Amino acid sequence: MKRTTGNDQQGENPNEKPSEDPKQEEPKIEGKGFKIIDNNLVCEPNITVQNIKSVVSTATIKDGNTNKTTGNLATGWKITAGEKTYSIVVKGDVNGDGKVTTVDAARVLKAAANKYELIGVFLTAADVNNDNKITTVDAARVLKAAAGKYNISI
Ligand SMILES: [Ca+2]
Ligand SMILES: [Ca+2]
Repeated sequence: MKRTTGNDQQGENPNEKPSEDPKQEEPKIEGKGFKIIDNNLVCEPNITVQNIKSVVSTATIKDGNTNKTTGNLATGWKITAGEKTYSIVVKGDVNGDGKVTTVDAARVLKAAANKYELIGVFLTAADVNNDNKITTVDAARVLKAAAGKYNISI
């Protein structure tokens, strides 16, 4: 059955508000120590699930298929907000355990010497000075951060 609404204001009403950009409905995931860069949510070490949820309460954060509701984020996790899913990059956490330790520093050092291959989000996590290269500078910073003598910032 045809449904009539009695509404003839279709399309060309000059008083109508401009149609809204659907992208505006996407929650903006950005706060102190974390922001979206390309398809990644890039974070400083020690950013927690709660930090993110305080900005975007509807965000879903997953480690594989496991929903995460507390604790530090880790490289390799995923976050979904609205329609979009981003990969999480924690700068300095190149083994994806959510901590910056000497294990990470050793891996970055090996990668700097071309003796270990870091790919994808782990490669991005290793580049702590954001020069698009993995060098001993990155390794030294991760080592200092692991010792609590340096704060990796984004
Ligand atoms: Ca780590
Ligand atoms: Ca670098």
